[in-house]
Amino acid sequence: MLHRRKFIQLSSLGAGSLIVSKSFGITLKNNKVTKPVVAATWNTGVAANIDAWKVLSAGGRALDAVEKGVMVTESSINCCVGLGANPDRDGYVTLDASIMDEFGNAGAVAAIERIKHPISVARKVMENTPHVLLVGEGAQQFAVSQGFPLEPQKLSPEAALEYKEWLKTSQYKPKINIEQSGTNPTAFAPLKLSNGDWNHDTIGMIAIDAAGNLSGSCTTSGMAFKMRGRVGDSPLIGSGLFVDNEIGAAVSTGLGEEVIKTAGTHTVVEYMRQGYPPEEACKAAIQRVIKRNGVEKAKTFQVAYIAINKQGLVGGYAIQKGFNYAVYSNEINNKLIDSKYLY
Ligand code: SD4
Repeated sequence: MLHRRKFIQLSSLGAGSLIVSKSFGITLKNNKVTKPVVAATWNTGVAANIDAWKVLSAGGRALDAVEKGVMVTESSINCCVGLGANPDRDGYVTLDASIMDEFGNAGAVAAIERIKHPISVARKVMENTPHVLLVGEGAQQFAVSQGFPLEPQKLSPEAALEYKEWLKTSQYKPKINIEQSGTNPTAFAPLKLSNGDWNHDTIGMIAIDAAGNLSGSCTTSGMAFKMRGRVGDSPLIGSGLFVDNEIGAAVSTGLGEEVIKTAGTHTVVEYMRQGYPPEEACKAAIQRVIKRNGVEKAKTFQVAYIAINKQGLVGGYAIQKGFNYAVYSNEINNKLIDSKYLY
């Protein structure tokens, strides 16, 4: 059962220790979280958590869990993750992914094409190169050198239909028209897909293993019908994903440009460092997005965060209604939780 208790505001302690958590987003037996715990964004997180949990419940490392978990989503056909996802506005599926381990190591790929599991390539970047981020053709070449097969360059039937639909109403707009659109963040990509779903469904996963170590992963095709070459927040460490093994981990989903401009997940983790529980840390980072944009503009797009702290407590927060995330632990059997939201 979900419930939140009050946390105490200790303003007398001054900045940096404004809020001390007295409890958690989720009620647990004896008020204790037993590790491991895994959490993932959106309802696709439920299936992904199952594979992550296999690793964690066998005493495995959080890093392996967050890789294996999101590979489930990358293998499935859905709007926004993996090769079955919607293309950019030129008709190419380009994928972004990042991963971080408990040592603060990070790896990422951006705008990679024809590779089924960008998350595993991101892990290879982390483990087998001196770099953090490889992009485009170079990322693909690296993937092939590591033994990843090149998949055919073709759209899934679902994506082909969605793209055809988009082409009917949306013109290819050169950059100058984007600039003319002023503050409209969706001039180049619709906010919602033709079935009314939000134009995003990135999977972000964060976990703590039985040994108490944290890791995180994030993988996406980005915004559907984005400009060719556009990179979102998901492969950018500190924007789409951040892990600090002393404090906690966070992942984001939603309009990546807004997450990047506020260094979203790094901000969430820094709020946790100040003592905010995960949900409040996510909310505070969402409020930074609102502050930058103003309420009226912020109401037109979605940004959401989930976070886990070193105690294994999980929370999430979104600008808009409709975001959910799945949590799996010994006490919480892969439950899909409706996130709190501002509007
Ligand atoms: C992006 N944040 O590329 C990603 C999209 C997303 O759920 O979250 N989709 O901007």
